[in-house]
Amino acid sequence: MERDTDTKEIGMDPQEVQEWVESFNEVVREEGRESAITLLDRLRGHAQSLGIALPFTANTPYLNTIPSEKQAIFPGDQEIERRIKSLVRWNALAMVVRANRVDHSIGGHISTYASAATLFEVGFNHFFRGRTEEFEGDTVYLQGHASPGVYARAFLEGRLSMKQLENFRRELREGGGLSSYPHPWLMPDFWEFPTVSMGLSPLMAIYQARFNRYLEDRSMKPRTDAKVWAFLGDGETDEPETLGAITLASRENLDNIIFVINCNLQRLDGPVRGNGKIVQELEAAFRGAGWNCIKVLWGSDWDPLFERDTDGLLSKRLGEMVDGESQKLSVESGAYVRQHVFGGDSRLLKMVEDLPDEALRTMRQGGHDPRKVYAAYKAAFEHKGSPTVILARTIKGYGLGESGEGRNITHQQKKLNEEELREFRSRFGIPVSDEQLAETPFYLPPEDSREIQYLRARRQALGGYVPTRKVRSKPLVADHDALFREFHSGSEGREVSTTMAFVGMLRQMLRDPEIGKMVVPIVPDEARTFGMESLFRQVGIYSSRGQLYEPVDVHTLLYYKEAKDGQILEEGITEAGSMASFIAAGSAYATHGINTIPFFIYYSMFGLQRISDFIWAAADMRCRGFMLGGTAGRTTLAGEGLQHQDGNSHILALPIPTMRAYDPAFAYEIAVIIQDGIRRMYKDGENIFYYITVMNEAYTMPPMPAGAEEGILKGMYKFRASENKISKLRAQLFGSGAILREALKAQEILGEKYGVSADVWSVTSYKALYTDGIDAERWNLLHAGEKARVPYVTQCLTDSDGVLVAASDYLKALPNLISRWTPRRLASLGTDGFGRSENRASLRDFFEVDARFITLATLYELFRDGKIESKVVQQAVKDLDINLDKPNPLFA
Ligand SMILES: Cc1ncc(C[n+]2csc(CCOP(=O)(O)OP(=O)(O)O)c2C)c(N)n1
Ligand SMILES: [Mg+2]
Repeated sequence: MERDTDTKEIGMDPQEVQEWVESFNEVVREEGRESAITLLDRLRGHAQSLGIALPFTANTPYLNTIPSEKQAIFPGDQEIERRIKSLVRWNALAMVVRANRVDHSIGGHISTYASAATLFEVGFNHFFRGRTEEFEGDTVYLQGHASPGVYARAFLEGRLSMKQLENFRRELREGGGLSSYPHPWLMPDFWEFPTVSMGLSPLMAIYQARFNRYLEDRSMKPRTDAKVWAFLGDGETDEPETLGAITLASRENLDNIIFVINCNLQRLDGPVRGNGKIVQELEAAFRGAGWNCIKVLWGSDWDPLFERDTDGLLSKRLGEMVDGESQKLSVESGAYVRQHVFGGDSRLLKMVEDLPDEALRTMRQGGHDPRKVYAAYKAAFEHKGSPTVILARTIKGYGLGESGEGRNITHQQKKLNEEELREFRSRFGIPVSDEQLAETPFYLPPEDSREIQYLRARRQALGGYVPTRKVRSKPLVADHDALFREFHSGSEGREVSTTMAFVGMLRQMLRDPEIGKMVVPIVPDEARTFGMESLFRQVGIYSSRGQLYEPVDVHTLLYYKEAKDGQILEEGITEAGSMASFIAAGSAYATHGINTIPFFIYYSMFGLQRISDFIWAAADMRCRGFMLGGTAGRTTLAGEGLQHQDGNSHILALPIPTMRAYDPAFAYEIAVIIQDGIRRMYKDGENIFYYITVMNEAYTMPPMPAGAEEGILKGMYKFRASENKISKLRAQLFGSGAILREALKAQEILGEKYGVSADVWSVTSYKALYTDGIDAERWNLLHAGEKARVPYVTQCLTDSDGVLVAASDYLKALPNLISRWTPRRLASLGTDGFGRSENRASLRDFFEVDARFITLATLYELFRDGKIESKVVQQAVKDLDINLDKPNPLFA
């Protein structure tokens, strides 16, 4: 008998090794597998006690995790499923090829779906359950750039028309087209999850799975065996977000999530790990993190070889090849495979001596074998106690022939020549004649064909079509007037911050009989920063395990209370994860048919600046809810400095179309905004969400001036008019957020010292004013000769006179956004530049946004208008103690 050569190298008598192996075999035979495990465990412990450190490995051999004898039986009609898959393949290919024939710049991907087809089809035919009245359905994140395959299937299902397929990537054509990738914004009845910005969907999927449990533990939905499936690329795993939350999934025992990683060993430019093995790398990462890992590497053709591989030679050989070599095998001849894989050892060559070259060349990868894929999915579905990842080996561009399959250029392939089309057609048995090939027609079998009948029956049995997006939640009923009204009357002399005021509102909302349950407070380890610790006790912190320990502060009133039905999602230090929870909660109205109202409160600098792509995805998903940027503004957060002081986020909020951004100064402004927001989103069903900045500077909250609501929501209202009605020197001062009080101080200085009569406006949202302005402007452009629309900001200022000066705690660009609709020039003060560790007064001097600079800017504007002499301004510089030599904060 031949023996493993390794033992010779380390100088052990092979005979002796063999005896050990045989003894072990006997234990397995006589005592069973469990005993064998115990024995190995004992030996490992014993070795350790003798000081023998075993090398660590989280890997298993480069083989299928499920041995063929333990493989579940494939229950489908394999032949008919192959036919269906072939038709989907063809139509997906035709979509891209045809679109690029008409306009070669249109793009699209064919090679990704070509590699993922079996992975998707086994899911569609056997696993993905639709959403019905009785059952919530599975949640499926499909690899974004494999979308042609999903469209092609929906075409066979009769859900998309030929016209729509024709207009793939041509959404603006008459009758509409199909968006390149999954976008719920663009196809709100079809796509549920945007997945094409790589890395986002794996992280979102994990938090979605956790949110599903949260809803169950809070008795907001029944406990079910619904799964979250996430399909991703192997290249995609390089995105930090992809693996960033995998320990959350195992820590929370999320056996409701299944990752399927399409390991075609390639990304866009070339191999994912030419010099390594991506499957083994991912296996170690996932197993190390506590996931159940199922490798599907080899198709059924390999089974007989592995059966003969009793001494593990073949397994060893496959394990030592790097991915660059494996990729090359997929484009080489059978003779090459024989020589390269098996040629190094006569025993290996013998294993394949009765296999012809052609058979060797076409031996399939596991991810292309429905039987192997089915067995893996079934094992994943049934696995309990931890999340599962399936690592499936495939070939990129599978079936695309010589020019596409497994080549480095395959990712960008969009066209096939006639010969390649013919080969593809014949290989997959598509009923398209040679003459028709040039046209590359879509193929739809007749309704009564076996293919269509089978496919429909399968989807029916599984509860309907996937993906389907449907809003099933019911609108809210009440107005919640009483809840918010109490904040309209001010703090009656008490000094509070807008953050505290907001937390007060949140506390009230949590007590409300209608919306209380729906509120989902989300914090990335910042609850104490924002004075929210009182909520710990009030509603508890969600923990799937309850609280297994007595918290150190149990004797205090506001102890750290974790509970199985806790309401707060305390995410720890992960803004990305918190945002993913926001997304799950903000889209539950569609995903689950349940209204949940997320309030995600965080350090504002780590929101739009850090995780904007998630926020973009939230908008795409039509998410609803509130994001609260805490202690925002560049000069409001004393001490923290450059990294924390946020003068950017309101600018970064501009590009997100459905995000309404507010920079309120007073408690009643926040109350008005949130009440209206709840009405718009949860009563009227608008697909918008809110970004509200809040501060920690405490001051007396004034009562709301009568009739201010409309202005608060539209972006500006007059907060305090000047009492001096006779002065010829007049000004309109715009303040926002924390800087509003500087404008109020300037109003006093201007009146008392310089005889200037100034009105003060609170600008709650430059974004709202800007949006309104460009909308009016566009309307006017398209309606020449009709009565022109007047932007809201222009309307506000029609009857006001004097110079215009705006100051905010954000970039000067913010007020500049609206300057073209102001009746006169608008001077803008703001906080461009890097922050500093300092107190508020020094920061506002440094950034030139305090009452002194607002005064100076107003006087200068009056001077420019010829209303006052330059020497008045020069004197003011002295009176206000302004250092003319100070550096420009923008460059400092
Ligand atoms: C964040 C992000 N960066 C870059 C891209 C562009 N892109 C699209 S597909 C692709 C390669 C994907 O490789 P892989 O994840 O292995 O998927 P495969 O197509 O091989 O299945 C890239 C880089 C993207 N969509 N998202
Ligand atoms: Mg890949």
